[in-house]
Amino acid sequence: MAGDDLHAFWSHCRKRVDDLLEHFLPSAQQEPASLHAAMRYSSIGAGKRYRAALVYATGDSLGAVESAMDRAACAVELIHAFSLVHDDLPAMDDDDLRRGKASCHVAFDEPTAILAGDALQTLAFDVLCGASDTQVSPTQALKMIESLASASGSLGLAGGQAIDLSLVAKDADRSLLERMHHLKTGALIRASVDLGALSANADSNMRECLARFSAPMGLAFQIVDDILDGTADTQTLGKPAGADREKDKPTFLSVLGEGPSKAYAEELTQQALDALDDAGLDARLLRSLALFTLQRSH
Ligand code: GRG
Repeated sequence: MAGDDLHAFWSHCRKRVDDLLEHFLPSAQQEPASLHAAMRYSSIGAGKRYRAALVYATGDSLGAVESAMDRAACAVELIHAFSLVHDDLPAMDDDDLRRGKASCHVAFDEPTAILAGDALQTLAFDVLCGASDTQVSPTQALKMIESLASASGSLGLAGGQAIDLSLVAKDADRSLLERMHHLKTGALIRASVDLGALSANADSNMRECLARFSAPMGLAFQIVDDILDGTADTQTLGKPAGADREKDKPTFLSVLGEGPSKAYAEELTQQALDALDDAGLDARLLRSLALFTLQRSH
């Protein structure tokens, strides 16, 4: 697929998710107004929508219609938004800038940001509960809820974040870094692909085939994130550049160096592409997304 096609697909996903989130989130006038304003501020109109694009691209490769994927795409982006709001809090990474604007706790206040994160997380599951009103069977909708819940908890995002926080000012080797990122970043990326597959009523065999695609993709995404943190500028990233080094966090860049990190991300991307071949799918959008993951600049 030409880059232009990926660009058009991705712009379409971004607009669709923003329109749907406008509808799913309570209005900023509804009481408690500042909580709803903070939730909207942190989830609508920003971010690459990489995880939503994975949902739509996976479902598309399996013949799902868009309306069957909408709730899954919004749910993964709501969990992602929640994790970013909490990640930026003073008790966690203490970052003031996110997606090119003030972090939620700076724009509002800390208690509001904590509550906004909590409420975005529960809204994700609320949205998924309605998935069986679309073309998704109630059984598949329940599997979506299960998949997203396990990706978000102590054996997923939250667990990865706990390891991340424990590694500040500590040495880590490649295998520990991989374990952390398999949870912290990888879990939601794997869940995005899994929910896309479930939108198409995929069976467990296909879900496993696609997990062999999404696992190396998730790790490649994080390696590129680590490289960008150390090499790109704050304006391009929309979040503070060099934050990992400043916080003395071990990264692929600090452990392996830039060249070997890039080579490893390329190797993982090839593994992901090979897994798509093995699955026997016409998955042009997923292929383009895998290649984008490697080449992205923010
Ligand atoms: C699940 C209870 C519970 C808590 C959340 C804070 C936290 C625990 C997890 C942190 C998750 C985190 C910040 C992971 C980093 C992943 C990452 C590379 C984020 C950046 O993703 P992009 O580049 O961001 O897709 P945009 O802004 O484009 O959406």
